[in-house]
Amino acid sequence: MDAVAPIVTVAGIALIAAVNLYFFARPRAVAAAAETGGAQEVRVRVRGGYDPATIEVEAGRPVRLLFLREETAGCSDTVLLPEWGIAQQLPAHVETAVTFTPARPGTYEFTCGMHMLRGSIVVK
Ligand SMILES: [Cu+2]
Repeated sequence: MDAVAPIVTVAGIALIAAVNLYFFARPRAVAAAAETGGAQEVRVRVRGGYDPATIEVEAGRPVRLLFLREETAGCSDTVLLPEWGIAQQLPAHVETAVTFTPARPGTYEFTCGMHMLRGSIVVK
């Protein structure tokens, strides 16, 4: 065994780790970005599901979710946020804003009208 072999092995392991991180360590939750008006804004892509499906926000500050529905499949035409009494139609191919102010920390589900597509709001 020459001096190069261990270096090749270490480089190989590092490369495998990097590939795994790239494909499997995508952030699971997206934190809302603070906006000048004080609202926490997150864009949510709607296409066979919600992306991101987990959204982190802070309690006590207004939240504005901008749902962009990129499909015409009927399943996603309504989004429900029962915690805040919201049932919002989402016309296809336009951005629809949903606003609410989470009062208490916790995890609250949002779904399509038939509860098939699911996401959650994590209030901290
Ligand atoms: Cu549905």
